[in-house]
Amino acid sequence: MNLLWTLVLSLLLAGQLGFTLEVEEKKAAEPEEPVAHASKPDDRQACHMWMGGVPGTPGHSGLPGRDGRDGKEGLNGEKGIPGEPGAKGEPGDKGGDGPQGPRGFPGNPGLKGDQVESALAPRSAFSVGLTSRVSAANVPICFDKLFYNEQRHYDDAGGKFLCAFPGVYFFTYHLTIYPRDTRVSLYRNDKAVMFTFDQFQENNLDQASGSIILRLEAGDKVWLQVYGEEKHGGIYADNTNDSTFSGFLLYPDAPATGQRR
Ligand SMILES: [Ca+2]
Repeated sequence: MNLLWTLVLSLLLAGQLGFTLEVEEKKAAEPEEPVAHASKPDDRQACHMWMGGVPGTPGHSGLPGRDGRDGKEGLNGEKGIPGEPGAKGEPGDKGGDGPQGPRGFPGNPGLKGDQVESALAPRSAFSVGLTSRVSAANVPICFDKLFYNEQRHYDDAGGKFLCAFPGVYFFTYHLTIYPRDTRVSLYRNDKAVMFTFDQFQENNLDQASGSIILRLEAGDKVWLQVYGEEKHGGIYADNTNDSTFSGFLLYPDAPATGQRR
């Protein structure tokens, strides 16, 4: 629009300039009329005396036009240079407890105990057997075949075990029976506390046995003997058949430091 206006104004100015130059040239070519002939133009003269007026001054600039429409979206630019790493952050809060781990492997065996304490522990054990059959009743059976009697707490001459350390003891016997019925008892201080009875069958060989746990005081005696009549004594032993009697201290009542071993 502005371009069109500029073009029109340029044409008008060019026309005016050409007309002015033409008038000036005509004035210079024609002789100047005497002043006495000059008079006020007669408005009533014929139209062929009319001359075009001077073009007016250019008008004011118009109002700015409206904004044009948005252009198309451009292409993406090139990738920028990576920035410098940021500063290290503050340490975070402490996390919660984790789950319980699996069970560990067993530890190594401990060190060997003090030899001195072991040596002071009370010891009492015996294991004895018969060398021949026994038929006498109501007397202690004397086991004269010694398997173990290191502390000599069993009297192989009298047939009785003598308690040296008060505590709990274990006794057991395994007897071969031949050739008659047999009744045997375990005695503690002249009182029978355990009974075993075997009925013998002809042309056979039997075994009778028993076990017991007793609390004993120091000085108590324990032994085996046939009870009743002598016909009930069939405890037998030879080179291929043993009859045995054994016992040992299971645990003492109290520390036995300083006691006789
Ligand atoms: Ca039997």
